[in-house]
Amino acid sequence: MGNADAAIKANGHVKAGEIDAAHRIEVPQVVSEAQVRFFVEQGYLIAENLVSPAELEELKADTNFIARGGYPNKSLKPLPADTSDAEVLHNILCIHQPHYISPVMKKYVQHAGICGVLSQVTAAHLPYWDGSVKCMQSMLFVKPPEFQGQAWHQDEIYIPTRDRSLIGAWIAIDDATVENGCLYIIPASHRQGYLYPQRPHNNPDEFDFAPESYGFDESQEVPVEVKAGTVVFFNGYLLHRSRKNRSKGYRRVLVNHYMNAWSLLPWSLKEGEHVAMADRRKIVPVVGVDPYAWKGFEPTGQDVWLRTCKANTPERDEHAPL
Ligand SMILES: O=C(O)CCC(=O)C(=O)O
Repeated sequence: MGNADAAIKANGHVKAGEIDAAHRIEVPQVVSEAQVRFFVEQGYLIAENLVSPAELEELKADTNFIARGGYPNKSLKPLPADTSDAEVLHNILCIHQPHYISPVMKKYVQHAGICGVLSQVTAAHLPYWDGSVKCMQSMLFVKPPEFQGQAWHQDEIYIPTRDRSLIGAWIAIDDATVENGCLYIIPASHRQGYLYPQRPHNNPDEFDFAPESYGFDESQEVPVEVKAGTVVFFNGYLLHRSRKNRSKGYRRVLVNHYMNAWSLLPWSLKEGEHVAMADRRKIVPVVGVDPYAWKGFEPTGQDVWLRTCKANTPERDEHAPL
């Protein structure tokens, strides 16, 4: 039996090529037409108070639980109960794919308010888009004091879609400020769908090991200082960066990446596979229909990848699929 047949068997409720309308996911409408227009034109949208104080406490508690090895996985082993939260978190820049192991993080990947905004803006540049969205990545930043940010980049360099629909939903768990290393963006830099070239940077004190994009006017950058509970949505072609945390506290953020569910996801190639048909299926459908449900899902495994780098040590490509 070939791979496609195996997948169809695994997902027996829908035949190849059929749309699984019975499992449609409904979400509320959250933002106005003017805000949708703003996102299409500027490439970002700031939604305040989308995550409540109680939800932020749940995210903080689960961050500690994950970092303590509370969920069985290979990268984060259980720590002795008397280890303090500060000791647990002090060397973690970022945990990749926490929703693979934590039901709490998965709940925030599927958060109704966030997914409501996503259903309105993700592929609003496409005339016949029906609001369907899927998630392929989560990243939980702790970013303790003195930890670096990431140099200029566009997320579609790392996670390609076929229709420019990649979108980040950047959930501020703490207030994000210039001092603690908030996001910086260049508004409207997504418009042409141009992917800027990249090169190694020479500022390892400020930025982690990821290369920097160059060839544009940096003077247009805007710091995005936001209160905890705000979600910053940004298109995958939008130029953005973050700086080093110069404060005495953490700058915790959960950033989840999503895309139009109708686009294939050629995030990596398997042997013998062509980029035009590649479609990674370690995804979570979050809004509307999953048009490729008939393919089934690739198992996510029970692991996360940890970025502990205060120094610039490229252990692996940080945006590669796990
Ligand atoms: O929050 C940060 O420090 C960087 C986030 C980022 O660059 C991204 O999500 O693509």
